[in-house]
Amino acid sequence: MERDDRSVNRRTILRATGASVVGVALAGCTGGGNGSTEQPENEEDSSSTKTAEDESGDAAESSGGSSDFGGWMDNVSNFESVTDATGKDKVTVKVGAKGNGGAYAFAPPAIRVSSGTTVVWEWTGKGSFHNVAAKDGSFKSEQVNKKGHTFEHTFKESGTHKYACTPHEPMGMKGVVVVE
Ligand SMILES: [Cu+2]
Repeated sequence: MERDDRSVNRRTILRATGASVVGVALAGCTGGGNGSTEQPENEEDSSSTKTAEDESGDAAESSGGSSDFGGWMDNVSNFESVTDATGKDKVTVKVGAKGNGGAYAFAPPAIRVSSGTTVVWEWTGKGSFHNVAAKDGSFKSEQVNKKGHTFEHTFKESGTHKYACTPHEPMGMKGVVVVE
């Protein structure tokens, strides 16, 4: 008897977990910044949820950036949440900010911007040589240790763009730009 109860409980928990995953996926699918509109599309959405779970990067994307981006931001000491910088033409990110055991951080490490925004990385001059290198190779700066140096990239394609400082990536000098 006890066993039966337990298995029922477990099944209930599993079902509840599945439901919340679908809920997250739905919230992500509405996209476009109007998070209040829910469009339940049942079967198709639950299958696309499985795909998103397999490709962890996409799963981070569809949850609106509140996650750890598939582990990418796990060891980034100054990452707490995604900084909302939508609706701006230009956004500045510090290179060589305090974090990761020294001046080995981007700040803010994770930002959300509107499509067409130019992100300007500005070197603090601290923590030795840094660069800004997209994980997918779409942009890459030279390695510099000069205060006031800048590098910029204009983001047009929506999605999550991961980048790192090549020499300090293992220490957690990483960032993301989420483009809406
Ligand atoms: Cu660096």
